[in-house]
Amino acid sequence: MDAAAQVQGKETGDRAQVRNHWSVEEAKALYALPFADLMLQAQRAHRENFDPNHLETASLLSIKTGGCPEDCGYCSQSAHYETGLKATRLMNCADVVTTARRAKDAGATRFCMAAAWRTPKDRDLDSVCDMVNAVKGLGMETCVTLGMLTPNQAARLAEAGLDFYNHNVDTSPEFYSKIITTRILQDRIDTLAHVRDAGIKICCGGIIGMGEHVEDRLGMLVLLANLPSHPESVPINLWNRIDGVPVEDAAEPPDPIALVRLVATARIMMSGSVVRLSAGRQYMTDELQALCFLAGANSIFIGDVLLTTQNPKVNRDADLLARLGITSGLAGGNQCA
Ligand code: SAM
Ligand code: DTB
Ligand code: SF4
Repeated sequence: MDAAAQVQGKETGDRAQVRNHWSVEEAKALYALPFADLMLQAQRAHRENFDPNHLETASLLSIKTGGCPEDCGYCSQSAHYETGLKATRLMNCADVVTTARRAKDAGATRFCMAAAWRTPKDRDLDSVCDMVNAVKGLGMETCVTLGMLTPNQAARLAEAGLDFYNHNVDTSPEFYSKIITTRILQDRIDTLAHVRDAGIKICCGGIIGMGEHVEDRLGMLVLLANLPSHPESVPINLWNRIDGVPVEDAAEPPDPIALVRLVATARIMMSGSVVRLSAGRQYMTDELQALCFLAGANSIFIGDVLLTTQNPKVNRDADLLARLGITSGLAGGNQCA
């Protein structure tokens, strides 16, 4: 039986299984199914694991912006490129907590604090641990993304009560070195292992629209789905355009249907993971976002800015979710008329 038939065979049979040994051929076979069949499988996987009418709402804050020594070719914050961004120092804890409280009031249930570091210094980690502790005290889920961690640093964040660590693989193993040269993919995989060993949940995904091929996008999903355990959160970012970075020349916005297919494939391959339609929603129509939610995306970032780029306005998100009858932390509720 070929890969497509095996995948389709499952559709008529058992509950989708959590698997950690996907091949690229299997991912391709899923991705290439007729659209209605792909969506049916994705929706089955979604409904078996989640309430399909509910979205998680997370909020982002850049606690230390710019001046990063890494050379990620998509990022406004790398010191290697002239992007016009002004570097800042690490924010103080009180300001972070004030922002988190506002995000909670606006409807966010998770607060993600991001720093433009290759790896945190111990003194800075002390401050971040205080922030985690204080934001948790507001009753929010906490997430931080600080670059590479040692096992000891991961253990310290776990002690501070951190719920999630975001550390993306970004792209496929084959495309990785075309995007980043200051670290290798294995560095990222090592940090993910330290985070997992410390008992922190993992948020790990990547970016599309950087000039990669469809095979790279699927290779990225296979990489994620074959980690020792599936990341609890899988952010799928559409590259938010940045002037002055190397990716700029090769980047092409993906076909919207290709994005929906990718989300559906992620939903089937990592059926128990929360899939976040992450950066890039500013470019998407309501209809495209609705299709992504039907394909199994069940988390978004809310708030007018992400780290250094734009996100849809909170009112627009609340209106869209109300029209779709999707519940979330956002005010508005179910107004499907
Ligand atoms: N410095 C840390 C790191 O790289 O892990 C944390 C912050 S970094 C901004 C977090 C993630 O944001 C990156 O791994 C990348 O996947 C995503 N990202 C960065 N710039 C982006 C952009 N312009 N569009 C979409 N996603 C982006
Ligand atoms: C993730 O995967 N996406 C978020 C979060 N993890 C840290 C970051 C998106 C950044 C978009 C570009 C910017 O605003 O600078
Ligand atoms: Fe630095 Fe993270 Fe941006 Fe890479 S993605 S340049 S590590 S802030």
